[in-house]
Amino acid sequence: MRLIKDLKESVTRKEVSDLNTLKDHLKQSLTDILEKVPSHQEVSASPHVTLFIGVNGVGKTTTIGKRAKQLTSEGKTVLLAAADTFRAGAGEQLSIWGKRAGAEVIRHQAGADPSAVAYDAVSHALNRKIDHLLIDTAGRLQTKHNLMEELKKIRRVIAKQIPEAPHETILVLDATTGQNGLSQAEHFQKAIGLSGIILTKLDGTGRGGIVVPIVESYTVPIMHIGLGEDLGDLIPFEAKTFVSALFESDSVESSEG
Ligand SMILES: Nc1nc2c(ncn2[C@@H]2O[C@H](COP(=O)(O)OP(=O)(O)O)[C@@H](O)[C@H]2O)c(=O)[nH]1
Ligand SMILES: [Mg+2]
Repeated sequence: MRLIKDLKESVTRKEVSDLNTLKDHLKQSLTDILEKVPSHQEVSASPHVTLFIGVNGVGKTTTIGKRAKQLTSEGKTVLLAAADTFRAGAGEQLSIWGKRAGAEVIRHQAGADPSAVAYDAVSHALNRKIDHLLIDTAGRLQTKHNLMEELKKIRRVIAKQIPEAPHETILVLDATTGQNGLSQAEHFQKAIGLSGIILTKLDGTGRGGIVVPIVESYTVPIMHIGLGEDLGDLIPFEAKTFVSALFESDSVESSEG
C-alpha cells in the first residue's frame, strides 16, 4: 500500500508517465527495501551453530541437506542434529541428507526431548572440533505457545555449552506462502529472534513476494533461496534478480499473488 501511495505521488509529480517507467519505479522501490537490510555477517566461531526453524513442510530438512553439502564442498566438517523428534521418519530423512552431503548426524529415539538432541550435538561438535553444526527442528505453528517455548528451551540448552550460540537462527519460509508468512516471521522473531530467512520452493508457482514486507518490518536479510529438491538447489539471494522474477508474466500466477 505504501509503495502504491509513493507511486501515485510520483505520477502526480509527473516523474512517472508511462507503464514501463512505472514498473521500473516499483522494481527499484522493492529492490531498495530488500537491499537496505544489512546482509548477514558471517560470525567466525568453531563450532558455528545454526538453528533452522519454521512451520511444517516448508523445507527445513531439505535446506539443511543442501547447506551441509555447500559447507562440506568448502572443506568444512559438518554435523547435523535431528532435533525433530516429533515426526516419525524425520531423523531418517536427515540421515539420508547427511550421507549425501558427507556430514555426520546425531539422532535420538523418536519422541525424545529435542533439547537433549541439541545438547548432545553441541557436545559432540565441541569434542570433535566440528566446523559447522546445523540443527533441524520439528515444524511448528507459530501460534502454538508450548511449541514456541520448546524452541526457547532448545536455544537455552545450546547456550549452556556455547554462550554465543546459536550463532544463526534461520527461518525457513515457503515461497507459496501468502500473508501467513508475515505472521510466521513475527511470531518466530518475537519468540527467539531471527538472523536470516531462507526462501524455498521458488522453482514452483510461488514468487515469495511476502518477503518484502517481512524484510522491511523485521529487518532480517534473506540469505539463500531454494530452487528444487536436489543437493545443488540452494543459491545466494540476489535482490535484483528476485524482484525481476516477481514481475515476470510468463509463469503461472500463484493464487496468493
Ligand atoms: N520444489 C521444491 N521443493 C522443495 C524445496 N525445498 C523443499 N522441498 C520439498 O518440500 C517438501 C518438504 O520438505 P522438508 O525438508 O521435509 O520440510 P520440513 O518439514 O520443513 O523439514 C519435500 O517434498 C521437499 O522435497 C524447494 O526449494 N523446491
Ligand atoms: Mg523436517
